[in-house]
Amino acid sequence: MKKILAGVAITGAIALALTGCASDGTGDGGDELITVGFAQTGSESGWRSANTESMKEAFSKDNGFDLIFNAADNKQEAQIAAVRSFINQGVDAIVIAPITVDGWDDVLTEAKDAGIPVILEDRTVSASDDLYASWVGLDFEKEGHTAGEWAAANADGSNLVVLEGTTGSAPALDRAAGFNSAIEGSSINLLDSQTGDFTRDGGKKVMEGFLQKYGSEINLLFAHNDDMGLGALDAITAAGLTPGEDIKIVTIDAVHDGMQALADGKFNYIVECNPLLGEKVAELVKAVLAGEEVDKTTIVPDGAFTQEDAIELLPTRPY
Ligand code: GZL
Repeated sequence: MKKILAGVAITGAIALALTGCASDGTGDGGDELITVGFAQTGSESGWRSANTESMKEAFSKDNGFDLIFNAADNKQEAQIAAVRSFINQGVDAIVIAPITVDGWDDVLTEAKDAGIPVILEDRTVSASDDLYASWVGLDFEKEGHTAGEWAAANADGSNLVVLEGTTGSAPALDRAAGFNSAIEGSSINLLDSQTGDFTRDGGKKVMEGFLQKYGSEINLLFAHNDDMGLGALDAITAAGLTPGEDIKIVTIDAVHDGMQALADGKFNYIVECNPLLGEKVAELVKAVLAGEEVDKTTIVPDGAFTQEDAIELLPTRPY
């Protein structure tokens, strides 16, 4: 691994010498900045905003970076086009929050062939892990399992509907797997499950459809993120039902508005998904460019919160 990384660093240095790129790509504290292209998914949720802020803060000029930021409006083809653009600009490193797990092999191979290291943050990909230097993310399956354990313990025998995250994304796939494994053997009855694409509007629209179809038969909602749960609140109250009581709600993220809904008793339980990954990602970019051996995977720990926790923690939460 060190040899490959050293090879990348040497190739990169030769490329820089020939093309006279702005940065020497070492981030050694000199006055030259490390140019990083960051391909973000988009701006679909409160979590995404907190993640983008964390990344922009970490990849500042004061920290030795020149950040080129692109938000892909939740469309993979736009995100892949952004990565190709970064390759053509000859950036020193590329960071990607990959919208979906599949479809990355070609563009990651192009980055590797160009001698530009790639770091994944947040979500991960199905491509071979020799196509990226490292992934900083979360244990989505554990998040789903924690939500399912709460549901089995506090809402057994319920009729469940699920608002799934973006189809084909690592969090949607893994949270579903974790949740389903945790409720196996319980008396929870799944009525329906559809994607709301991690957005408030998507959560509201899909929940409206569920309520038209099942009405007050529904008494448990699992939303793969707070934002879809928050959108569902509008649909639930419009149907004359009381969220948190008639329909118990468990979500994932623990962004401010989700924790406020939990404190207000509209949500019943939230599993955290930490968006503050910027510092770790920036550290990894510098290490990789310096030719250091880095861990292939870094999982950032998550918590889980009840209403009492939310009331206590809200005043001091960083996001
Ligand atoms: C999870 C992240 C998910 C959040 C959503 O790490 O990818 O995407 O749970 C966000 O809120 O849209």
